[in-house]
Amino acid sequence: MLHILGAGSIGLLWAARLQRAGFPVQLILRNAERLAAWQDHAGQLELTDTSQQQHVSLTLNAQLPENPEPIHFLLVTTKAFAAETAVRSIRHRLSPDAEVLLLQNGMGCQQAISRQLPQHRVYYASVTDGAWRPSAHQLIWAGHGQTLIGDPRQGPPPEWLTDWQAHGLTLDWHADIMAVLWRKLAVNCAINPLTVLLDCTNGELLQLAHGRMEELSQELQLLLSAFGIPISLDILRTQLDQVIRQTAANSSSMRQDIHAGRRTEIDFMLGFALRSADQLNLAVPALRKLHTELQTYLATHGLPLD
Ligand code: KPL
Repeated sequence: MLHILGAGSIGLLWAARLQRAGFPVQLILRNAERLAAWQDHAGQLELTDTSQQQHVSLTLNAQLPENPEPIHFLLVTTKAFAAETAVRSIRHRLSPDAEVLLLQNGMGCQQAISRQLPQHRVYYASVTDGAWRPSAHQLIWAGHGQTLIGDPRQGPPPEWLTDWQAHGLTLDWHADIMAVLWRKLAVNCAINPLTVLLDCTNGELLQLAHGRMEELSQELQLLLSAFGIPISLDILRTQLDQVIRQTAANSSSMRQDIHAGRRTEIDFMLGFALRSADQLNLAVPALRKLHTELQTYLATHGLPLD
């Protein structure tokens, strides 16, 4: 049994993908109210895969963190700011050999969870799928992305990965997952806040924010290099350009959060980048200015600043 902690877009997407591939899954919902709402709909999820033009209806089982069932494999799919507390709520249920896979955006919460679970093997993942929920029981898989998984302690790939791949799940092992997460962080720091401040799609940034993105890319390249992630400015620029073009019609996750009145992951993107720069006394004025502007924007919209 695979337990999935967090039933947002990524949690439901993974629950649906794993269950359709033949694996038994169990969602863990935050509280009794959410569980009751889920059960009122008989655990039904309507999944629309837009790129495959497919529509499927499936039933997903759900339970509460208090359920006594032991957990042998846990996927953590909450937002970054909720991950640490969510893991603490089920920690007592993890079997001694339980493995944990973290699928959060940004950085910071992964390291905190690894510290919380020193005796378990904890994998980190980078996910670029585009998915959103028109309602709690509907999921639109708008863009098939890439999922890279790795072990921050650089251990070998686990056997379950081959099994998942053999069942048709598209995901790959990466020997240096920290480098993958840092590069994804750079992409998120350059794209997400600007799409909020300019209220535009990812693609529109090419016309609206070219100069600012260049400034940010230079600082992000310095930051990544300072943390031992080898990436040239040209490669970073190319990666940013590719992501923007591949996700041109997307609204970034941060812009979606704000439009829905939800807390953003600013602290796990720009916040983490600034704290990292501070650790090394690295000057990153463009990133700092962006962070301040974004916080001002959040304040005027009555949203948390972190
Ligand atoms: O990861 C993303 C996000 O929106 O958080 C990108 C890659 C920018 C795609 O929208």
